[in-house]
Amino acid sequence: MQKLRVGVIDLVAKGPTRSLFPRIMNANLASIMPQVIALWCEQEGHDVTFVCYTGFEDLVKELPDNVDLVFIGAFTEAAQLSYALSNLLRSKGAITAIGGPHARCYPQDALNYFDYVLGFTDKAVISDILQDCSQHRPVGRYITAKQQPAALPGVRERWKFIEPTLRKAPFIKMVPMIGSLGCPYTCSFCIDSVIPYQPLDFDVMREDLQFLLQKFKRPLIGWHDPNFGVRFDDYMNAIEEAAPPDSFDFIAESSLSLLSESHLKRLKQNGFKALLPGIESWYDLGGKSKTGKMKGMSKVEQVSDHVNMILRYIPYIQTNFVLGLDTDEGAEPFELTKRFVDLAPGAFPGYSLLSAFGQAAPLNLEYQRAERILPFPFHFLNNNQAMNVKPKNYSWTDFYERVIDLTSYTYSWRAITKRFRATRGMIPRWMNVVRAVSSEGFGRIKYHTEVRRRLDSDRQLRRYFEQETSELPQFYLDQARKDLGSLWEWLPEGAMRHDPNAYLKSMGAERHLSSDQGYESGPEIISLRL
Ligand code: B12
Ligand code: SF4
Repeated sequence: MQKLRVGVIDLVAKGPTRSLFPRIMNANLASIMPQVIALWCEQEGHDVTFVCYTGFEDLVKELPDNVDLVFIGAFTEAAQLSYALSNLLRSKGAITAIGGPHARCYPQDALNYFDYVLGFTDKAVISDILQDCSQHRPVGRYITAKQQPAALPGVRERWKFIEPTLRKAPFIKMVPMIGSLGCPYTCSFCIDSVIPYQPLDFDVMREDLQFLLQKFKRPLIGWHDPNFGVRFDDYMNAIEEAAPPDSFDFIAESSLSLLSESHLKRLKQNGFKALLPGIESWYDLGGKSKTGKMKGMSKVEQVSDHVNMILRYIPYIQTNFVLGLDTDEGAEPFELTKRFVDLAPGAFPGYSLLSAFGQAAPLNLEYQRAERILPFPFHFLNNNQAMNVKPKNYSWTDFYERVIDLTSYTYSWRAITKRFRATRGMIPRWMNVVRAVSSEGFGRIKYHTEVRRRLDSDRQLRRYFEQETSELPQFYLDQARKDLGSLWEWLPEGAMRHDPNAYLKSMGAERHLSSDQGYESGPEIISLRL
C-alpha cells in the first residue's frame, strides 16, 4: 500500500477563541479516539500529523500542504466547523473522514460533506479506509463496525499524542483514560442506553497508571467512561495494585447508584477528587439514582442526603440535570431543584436543556414522529445554546422564564456563598465560584434572558420557535458567523441546514436497503452506501 500523509484533528473547540477559560481548560477536554486513530494509522505504516484544536491553532497551517487523508473527530456543536474544514481540505486535494459523536448522531447529514462517515470505529474500519482512500462524492461512504471495539490502546501507546496536547494546557494537565464502553443502564435519552456494557483490559489500565507516575509527580486523570465504576472492585483493584494509596487525582462521571458509602470510602482512599453524577429529573430515571419509584420531594430529600454524604468523602461534585423532560410539568420540577440547591448547597448543579441529538437514542424517534424537533443548526446543539425539542408541557416563554429563574437562583450570590462554605479545599471552593460567575453561570443567565426577551420582541425568532418557519433567525446566524471566524467562508452552501427528521426517515431507508441487499458485509465491517 502507498504510504499516505494522514492528518488527524480532534475538534475540542467549535471555532477560534481568545478567552481565558478555553485557554486553561480545552486541552484537558481532548478526546481519546482521535489519538487512537492516529496511532492505528501509524501502525499501518503511514505518516501522521495529529492536531488537537483548542481554538487557538491555525488548523490549515498545522497540517502538511499535501496531506492525502484527514480524519476529523467532532461533537455536533463543531459540525459546521468540521464541514467548513472538510471543504477547505478537499479543495487542496485531500480525502476527508469524520468520526465521533456528530458522525454517530447525524450520519445522513455528514455524508454530504465527507468522503467517509464513521460510526463504531475499530482498527479494521480504519485499515479499510486507508486502503480505499478515494473520493466518495457528492455522497460519502458510511462505515461502521458491528459494535464498539473490544480493546483500545492505552495511555502508554497514545502518549506521543497526549504529550503535545497537554503542553497546550498551562496549569491543570488532565490525562484522558477509559476503562469501559457502553452502560448497563437504559436512560432513554442517552446514546449509551442501547450499547451493552463492556469493560476494557484492567491490566492495560494498571500499566498505564504506573506509566503516568513516571511522567507526573501526581498524575491527574479524567475518566471518559460513560458510567465509571460499574465493575467497581476491578477498577479499584487495578488502581490499588498500580501504586500506593492516594498516588493519583481522579475525576469521573458516575451514577449515584454506584456511589454507596463503602464505595465512597474506597474512592477517597484512591484519590478521587471530583464526581459528576446525573440526577436528570425528580420524576424519571430512578434506577440510575437508586431512588427506585421515589418521586418529587421525597426524591429531592433522599438525593440531597446522598450528595451531602458524597461531599464528606469527595471534595467536588457536579450534579447534572436535564430541563424540559416530558415528565416535567408546571412549577414543581423547577421548585424541587431549587430545594435541592438549598438542601445540598455544596454541589455544583449543571443544567442541560433537553436536546435530541439525531439518532443518538431511540427516544428521539418519538420526538421526530411527534414533529417536535426544531431544526436549530448543529453549531448550537450543546445542551444550552439552543433546545431543539419543543417542550411537551410548557410554552416557550413559560419554559425560558422558569429556566432563568432556576439558573438565577442557583448562581445567585447567596447560593455562591453557601456553596463556598459547604465545600472543603481551596481549589473546589474557587472552582465553584469561577464557574458560577463565568460564562457557565452568569453567562447563561444573560443568554437565556436574551432569548426570552426576543421571544416577545423578535417576530422571526418567535415564529422559528413555534415551528411556523424554518428560516433561521438572524440572531443565530450572526452568532455562528462570528464563532466560525475566517472558516465561515468555507462553509458549503446549505451546511447551516439539516433535516431534523433524518433519523425517522432513515429507518424506512434502512429496511429498504437491507431488503435490496444494499449492505456490504465484511468479517468485521458493515458498510452501507446511501
Ligand atoms: C466522556 C464524555 C465527555 C468528556 C470528554 C469529551 C471528549 N472530548 O471526548 C467531557 C466531560 C469533557 C464531555 C464534554 C461534553 N460533552 Co460529552 N460525553 C462523554 C461521554 C460520557 C462518553 C464519550 C466517550 O468518550 N465514549 C467512549 C468512546 C470510545 O466511544 P464513542 O464516543 O462511542 O466513540 C466511538 C465512535 O463514535 C468513534 N469515534 C469517536 N471519536 C472519533 C474520532 C474520530 C476521528 C473517528 C474516526 C472515530 C471516532 O469511535 C469510537 C469507538 O467506536 C458521552 C456519553 C456517552 N455515554 O457516550 C457524552 C457525549 C459524547 N457528550 C455530549 C455533549 C453534548 C457534551 C458537551 C457539549 C456538554 C456540554 N454542554 O458541555 C461537552 C462538549 C465537549 C467538547 N466539545 O469537547 C453528547 C454528544 C452529543 C453530540 N452529538 O454532540 C454525548 C453523546 C452525551 C449525550 N448528551 O448523549 N463529554
Ligand atoms: S447511566 Fe449515564 S451513561 Fe448510562 S444510560 Fe444513563 S445517562 Fe447513559
